[in-house]
Parts: sequence; structure tokens; C-alpha cells
Amino acid sequence: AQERTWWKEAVVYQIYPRSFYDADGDGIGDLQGVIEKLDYVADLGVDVIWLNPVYDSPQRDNGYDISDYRSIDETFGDMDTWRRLLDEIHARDMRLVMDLVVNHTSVDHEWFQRSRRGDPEYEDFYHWRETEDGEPPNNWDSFFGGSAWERDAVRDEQYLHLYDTSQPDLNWANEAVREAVYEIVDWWFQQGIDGFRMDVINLLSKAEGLPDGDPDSEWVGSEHFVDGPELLDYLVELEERVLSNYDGLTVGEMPQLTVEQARTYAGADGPLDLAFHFQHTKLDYGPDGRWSVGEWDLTELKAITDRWQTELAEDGWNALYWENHDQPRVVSRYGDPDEYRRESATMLGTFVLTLRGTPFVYQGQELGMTNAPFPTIDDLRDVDAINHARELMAARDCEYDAVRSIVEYRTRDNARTPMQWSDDDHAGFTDGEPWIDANPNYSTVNVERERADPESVLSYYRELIDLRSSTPTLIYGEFLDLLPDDRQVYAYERRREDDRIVVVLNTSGSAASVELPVGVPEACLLSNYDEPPTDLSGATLRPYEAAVYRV
Ligand code: TEU
Repeated sequence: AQERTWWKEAVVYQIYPRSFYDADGDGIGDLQGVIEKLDYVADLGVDVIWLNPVYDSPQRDNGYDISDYRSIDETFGDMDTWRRLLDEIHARDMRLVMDLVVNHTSVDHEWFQRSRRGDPEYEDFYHWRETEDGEPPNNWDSFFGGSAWERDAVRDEQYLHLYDTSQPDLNWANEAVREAVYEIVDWWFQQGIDGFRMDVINLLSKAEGLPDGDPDSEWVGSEHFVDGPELLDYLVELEERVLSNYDGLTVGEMPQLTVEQARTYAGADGPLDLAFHFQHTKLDYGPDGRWSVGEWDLTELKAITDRWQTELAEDGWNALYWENHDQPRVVSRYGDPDEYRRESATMLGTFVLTLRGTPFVYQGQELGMTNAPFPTIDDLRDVDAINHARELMAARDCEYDAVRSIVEYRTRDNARTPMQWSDDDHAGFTDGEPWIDANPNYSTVNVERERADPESVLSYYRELIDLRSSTPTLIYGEFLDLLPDDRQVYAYERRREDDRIVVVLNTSGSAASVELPVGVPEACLLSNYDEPPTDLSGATLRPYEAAVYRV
């Protein structure tokens, strides 16, 4: 059985400050903007805010390239504004989780500057190698495309970067690196934060000798740096040295995570509380992986969900999400952004908030924000999308127009268009020129309009979060899939002692019939249509209909 903790009962709201609200009119969202919108966030009924990186950074990867861990980038404000933000969050009985990015730093970080100059104290802070012929030391790829190695002109050696060339990987085998990171983590907890989301934290340990990877794998080299040999030791050390002194929430972002690994790192005896896996975010990948699109199949989602819900039932706890700043908008992937935007957005929300685990809602998801158009390559901002668009164009010897549909579908920019506050210019996000264009549908999809409409996605999310937070069965209850083979309807039960809740979701845009051995429910607790079915032993669900019952 699961022990009760605050973070199991919490709903987390993720804020990407660059795109949330711009208080000073420079076109980029900032901390003062977050402060000004805190009542909106508190009104949603969420308990925790996770804030993407706001530290000093040249912003090559929007803050995931940090040049000083103990300072706020002037784009976003300063330490005083940050302290005010923390106080204002706490004053509203919410908590603040910050982002910890310690697999790599920016090339602008002092550690790298000293390392490249061969300062003995820092020379081994990164992975430096040289080969006789000057070729890359191994065949590993950067996640953003191209080789994971870059030559540095100052040191005249190559350094490893699993992400952008401006994001050199730290050498965690060096004890001095670990000590430096532990001090940073401790320093932030001392400032009063309530936890950390830990960026690509399962990539810290690289296999001895940095051997070549399987050239056919989805991410070449990954078998040598995902879940590496020393990872558990590093995380246990971090937890013993720092994390165990605080009652914070720690959630590790772990690409390629399996459920067995999740139990190791985030089980009751593991160093972290939660871990994000990616299995359900790949259902719509095509034959060529991330930069292709395929049909997704509900039974695959059911198999993944059932595995994670069941295997973490006694030990471990799920981190539940559809969206974050790296994922396209869920309505555009697993729903219908045109004909059934409201219905599919609320159906998908119902799913993620009625599973066992801690749900994470990304800014704009609660409005049913959709993917945006990126008509030319110059409309893209994301280094990942720009690199891959160029790679695809080179490989196919074609113009952007020919790769536009896949790039537009997958770019992380979809999550980063401005939060849609109103139908004013630029969605009410800024008085200046936004760093990225607002989605043109802001005239109809925006907070102001949805707030006034009791049938909106926003109104539904408020009710949903309230239901979730006030229903222990939805938090702690056992999960049982009632129709594992149905390709259209998702139906499951949450059960705790003699309380039984049944969730019924039509995941398609056509009518679907459902027959469940639960008969006539005692009450319908929430639904996204008027007059939801009253007898589940034989009912027809309308397109994307969702209903939550007590049976
Ligand atoms: O992302 C790590 C990462 O590789 C994935 O989240 C990836 O974007 C996803 O699988 C696509 O489906 C983290 C941060 O969240 C991201 O914003 C940074 O760019 C990256 O690390 C480097 O710090």
C-alpha cells in the first residue's frame, strides 16, 4: 500500500516563463509576469508550480544551457523578483519546484571557460578527447542532430555534447563536479524552494571508454549513456548528501526509462520521488521515428498505462503528463483540434487526472491550446527543430515546404507559443513584439473567453482538478482496465476499500458503444457533455465523450 505524502496528493502546473506573460514589454515572458498571473494559477486549484530554467544563460536552448546556477537571467528578472515570486506562491498555499540542469552546462559557464584553458582544477570537468586523425572520438549523436562531438579552438580538443554544441556534458566521474553540483542543489533548497525537476538526469553516467554505439539505434550511443553504470551511485550520493535534508519533491526526467528502472530510481528505497518516462509520447511516431508521423493505436496506450499503473502500484509512484515544453500539443496529436477541440481536450484531460500518480498540467493545456502553423523555417525558434529541418532538407534535397508538415507537427515550438490570455494583439501575452508568434487561433482560444464560458475546456479543467484533489480514490485507488482490447473506448476503474469510480472515455471522433458489467452508476461526478449515459450496461458514447462515475 502507498504511504501518504503531500506530493502524491498534489496537482502540478508547469510554467514556461519565456512564454507565459511578459510584464515589461520586451516580448519575452518574465518572473514579474508569472507573479501577475499567480491568481489565475491558484484559481485552477493546483498545488505546485514547476518553473522551467530561469538561471543566467545565453538562451541557446532557452535556459537549458546555464552559465551561472546561482543567478537569475536578466531576461526574466533578478534574485529579488524571484524571492517575491516564491513568497507570493507560498502565500497562496502553493509550492515551487525549480529545474535542475546538471548533465551539461553552457559553454559560457565559468567551469567550461576554465576547462578549455586547461586550468588544472577544471580540466576534467567535461569529457575532452582527441583522435589522431581529428575524427570524432566515437559515433555518438547529439539529440539535436549531428555528431555529439565538437572541436574547441581554445583547447584544440573535442568535447562531448549530447544536446546543442553550446551544452557540453559534465564529467560526473569527477568527484569535484559532483561536489560542485551538490552545493548548488543545497543552496537552492536553502533559498526555500520545494523541489527540483531534474533534466535528463539518467544521462549523467557515461560508459567507461565511451565506446561506439549501435549505428542503427534511434539515438546512436544511447546504450552507453542512458542509465549508465554509475548512475544509481551518483543519485544515491546526491540524496544522502543533500536531498534527505529536505522534504522536497524530486522528479527525474529520464528518456528511454523502463518501469523496472523507475522502481530503482524512484521506488520507496530509491533516491528520487518520481520519474518521467516517455513511452506514451511516442505512440504517434512513424517508421522513421520522431521526425515522422504514424497512426496511433489505443490498445498500445492501454498496454503502456496498464504496465505503469500496475507495476508502480506497491512501490513507486507515477508522474502523469501529456504535455510539457518539449511536446507538441496533445489535442493535435491524440485528439481533434478542429471539429472536436473542446470535447477531445476535456477527454484527454480526464484521462491524465484520473490515473494513479501525480498529474502535471502544462500551461495552455487547460485551454485546449493546439499546435501552431510554422509556414517558413524562419518562423521556427527551437534549435532542435531547426537542425532537424535542415537535416531532412539536406537528406531529401528539398525545400522547407516539402518537410514542413512533419516539422510543424513535431517541433517543440508548438508548446512554446505565447500563452493565450485574451483576443488582444499577440494573445495578450505582450505589449511588444513576441519572441515567437502567437497561434493565430488566440482570437477564439483564450483565457478571457474560456473563463466566461461554463462549458469551456478551462472550466472543465477546474472542475476536474477539484474532483481529483477531493477524491482519495482518484489519488490512491487501485487501477483496473475494464476493456483492454477495445480500440475506441477506454474504460477503467479506480477502487479503494469499497469506493469504486469508473472512468469512460470515447477516444474517437465517432459514436461508440460500451457495455460494462457495472450497471447503473450511483452518480455521475463529471462529464464533458450534457446528459451523460445513465446505464453503462449498454450505452452509446458521443465523439470524445468522457464521464466519471461512482458505481
Ligand atoms: O529534454 C530532454 C529530451 O531529450 C526530451 O525531453 C526530448 O525533448 C523529448 O524526448 C522529445 O520528445 C530536456 C529538456 O526538457 C529540453 O527542453 C532540453 O532541450 C534538453 O533536456 C537539454 O537540456
